[in-house]
Amino acid sequence: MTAPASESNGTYLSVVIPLFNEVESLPELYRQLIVALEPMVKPFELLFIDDGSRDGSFDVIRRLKDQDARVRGIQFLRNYGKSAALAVGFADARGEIVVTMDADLQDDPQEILGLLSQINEGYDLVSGWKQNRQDPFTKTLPSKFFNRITGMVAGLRLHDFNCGLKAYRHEVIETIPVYGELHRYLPVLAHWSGFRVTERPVRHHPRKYGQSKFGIGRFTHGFFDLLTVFFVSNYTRRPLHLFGSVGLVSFGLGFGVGIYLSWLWINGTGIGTRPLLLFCVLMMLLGIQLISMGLIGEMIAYSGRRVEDYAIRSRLG
Ligand SMILES: Nc1nc2c(ncn2[C@@H]2O[C@H](COP(=O)(O)OP(=O)(O)O)[C@@H](O)[C@H]2O)c(=O)[nH]1
Ligand SMILES: [Mg+2]
Repeated sequence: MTAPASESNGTYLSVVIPLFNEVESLPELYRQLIVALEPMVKPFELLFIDDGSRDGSFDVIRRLKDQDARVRGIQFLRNYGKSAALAVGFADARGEIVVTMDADLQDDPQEILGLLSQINEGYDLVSGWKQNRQDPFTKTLPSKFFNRITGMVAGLRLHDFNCGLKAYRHEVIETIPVYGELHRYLPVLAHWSGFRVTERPVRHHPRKYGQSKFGIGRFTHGFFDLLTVFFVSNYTRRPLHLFGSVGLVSFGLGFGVGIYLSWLWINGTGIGTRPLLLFCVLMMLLGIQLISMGLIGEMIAYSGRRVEDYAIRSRLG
C-alpha cells in the first residue's frame, strides 16, 4: 500500500524538517540537501515546518521556495513542540517515503540515500543511530540510559531512539499517531503496530550555529511518555486486562489476609488493633477500585471502537 496517486502526485520522497530558530543553518542545509538528493533522480520535496521561530527562519524558507518549487513550508503561529511539527509535516507529506531530519546541520543529508536503500530492502521504518555522537556527555550519558530503558520496555533494541534522522514508508505515518511529546517513541509505536523497524548508523556533526533547544526537561518527561506509549499501545483496546490484573492481585492479597484474620478472630484472638487489618481492608478496596476503573475503561474503549484501529498490511481480492 502506497500513498494514493492523487495525493502523492508522483513524489517519491518527502523530507520533513521541523525547526525552531535555525535561521543560520537553513541556507546551508538546503544546499547540502540538494547536493545529496539530486543524484537520486526521483522527484522529491523539502517540507520545512517552522514551529513559531522568532529569528526570521520562515523568511529564509520563503526565499528558498521562490527559487525552488520543490521547497514547501508551513509556519505555526506559535511554538507547539517537535511532535506537533512532525504530525503536521506527516499529514502534508506527499512522498511514498518520508524522511525526517533536524535542521541544525547535525544530521547529514548524505545519509538519506542509505536509509532509503534499507526501506527498499523491505523495512517500514529505518531509524538513524548517531554511533559517534557529537554532543556533550551531559546529553549522551542520560541518553544511553534512556535508550536502554526504552529498549527493555519496548522489546525493540535500538541504540538511539531519539535520532532526528529517520525514514518511514508512507503507510507508517498514516497509521501511528504523533501527539504530546511522543516523537521519541515513533519506532516503538511502529514496532508495536507490527511494522518492520531497523536502525542504521549515521554520521553526526557538532552543532554549528545557535544552541540546543531542549533542556533537562526532556529527561523528566521521557519517563511519563514511555508510560503513555506502553499503555496506549497495549491496553487502549483492553484496559480491563491491565487494571483488572493489578486489581485482582491486590484484592486477592487483601482477601487472603482477611481469611487469616477471621480465623484468628473465630479462635478468640482480638484483631481490632492489628495493622494487618488496615492492610487487608486497604488492599481489598484498592482491588475493587482498580477493577472498576478497568471496567469504565472498557466502556470508553467500546464506545470509541473503530475499524481503523487495526493496521492492515495488504488486501487480496
Ligand atoms: N518543531 C520544533 N522543532 C524544534 C523545537 N525545538 C527544537 N527543534 C528542532 O529539532 C531539532 C533538534 O533540536 P536540537 O535543539 O538540536 O536538539 P538536540 O540536537 O537533541 O540537542 C532541530 O532541527 C531544532 O530546530 C521545537 O520546539 N519545535
Ligand atoms: Mg541538535
